Amino acid sequence: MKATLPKLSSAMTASTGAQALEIGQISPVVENVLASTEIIDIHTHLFAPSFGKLGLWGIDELLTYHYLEAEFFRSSHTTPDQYFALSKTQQADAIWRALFVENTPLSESTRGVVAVLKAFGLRTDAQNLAEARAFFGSQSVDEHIHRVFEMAGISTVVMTNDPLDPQEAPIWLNGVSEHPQFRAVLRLDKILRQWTANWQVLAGQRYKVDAQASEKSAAEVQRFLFDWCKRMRPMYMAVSLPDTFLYPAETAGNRLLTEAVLPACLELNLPLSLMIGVRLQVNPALRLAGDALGRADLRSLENICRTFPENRFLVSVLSRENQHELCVYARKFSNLMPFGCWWFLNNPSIVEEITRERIEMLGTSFIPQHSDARVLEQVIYKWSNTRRTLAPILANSYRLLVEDGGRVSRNDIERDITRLFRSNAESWMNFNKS
Ligand code: FIX
Ligand code: ZN
Repeated sequence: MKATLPKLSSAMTASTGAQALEIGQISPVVENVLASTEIIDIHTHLFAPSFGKLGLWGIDELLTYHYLEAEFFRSSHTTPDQYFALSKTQQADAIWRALFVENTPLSESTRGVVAVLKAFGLRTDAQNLAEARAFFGSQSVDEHIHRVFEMAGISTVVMTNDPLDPQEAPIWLNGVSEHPQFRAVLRLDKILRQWTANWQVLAGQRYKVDAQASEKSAAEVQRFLFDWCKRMRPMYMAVSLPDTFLYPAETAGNRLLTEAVLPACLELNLPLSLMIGVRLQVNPALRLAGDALGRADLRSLENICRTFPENRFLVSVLSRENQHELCVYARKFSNLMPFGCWWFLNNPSIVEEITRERIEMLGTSFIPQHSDARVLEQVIYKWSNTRRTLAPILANSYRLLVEDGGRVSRNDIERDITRLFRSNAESWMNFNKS
């Protein structure tokens, strides 16, 4: 059940791709091209089948997504402790009852689950999850992945891989068979943000590092990065940074960033993704749902882009208030690629605002969105929502161009949308290199 392509009038199908479009023809062509362009999803928390249970899918995982857990605690008298004492099935039942039966699923995340159920032809107003569980329970993961990618209109997802994760690292160390549609990323939060708590894990993998992240440690961390890049063949390296992140500043993390990570990225021709603005665990009782955001001082980003002009930076910022600055910095530094409307920004009203501003200031030289999917089927609604939100924004930009005396053809629209959702990523990342 491929993403449904909007019907084009006979005149439009007849028109050659190079022909100038009338204003009235622009919207259906934009919708058609958006729907038929397979997207590269550059940031997710999905895992290829060879990672086993790390890969989440099915109705219980969809309902216990931390976005829904946060909403659940606002619509239920169940305390976090009581909730986390339940089994996964009981948690999903509780969330379904509170957010989908006792209340109308109006929020972006609850509507997402409804959209997934509808996409598979399942009831969206059932009193319980029996039918949904039976359906997902009968799927075989490989076929299901293939089908879900087709429904979402995506060709590839980029994972988030932590070389220090006690569950994930052994899988890599034992050797992982590559999956063409799941590409890896070397995530470095534990090294660049929590060195004190994690340097011994590197020592456990026989790297001669110390708690002070001394010069010797930096060289060993570089050796660690080279070894893991050989193992993972990552698209890029990545780190999420707090709203309080400052650069330059005398910290172990900044020392390793400067002396190990950026030189390694340069040598391996890999971009570094900086995801800036999270305030971790402002309410630890909510576990994964306990993170928040803060406005960051993006002069740190300015300093990094200026100080390391050879390095490429994929940047997403979590605070709405930082979006305009990010656009301006992207105009100053061509080694900065803004991407995505991350996490709490991934809501149509804000995606619209951010995307319009980016088109006005950057044309098509940015990556509009990533799904951040943690559960496989989420890519279905996250990408249909993105296409739905972006179509009128793009169509309006083309309409303004024509009104200003320019011309636009289907070929132009195909080139632009391919750039936004594929070639910007391909050219910046280690995508097509063997
Ligand atoms: O740091 C990240 O990659 C964030 O996206 C996640 O930590 C976050 O929990 C999330 O799922 C956001 O959508
Ligand atoms: Zn993420």
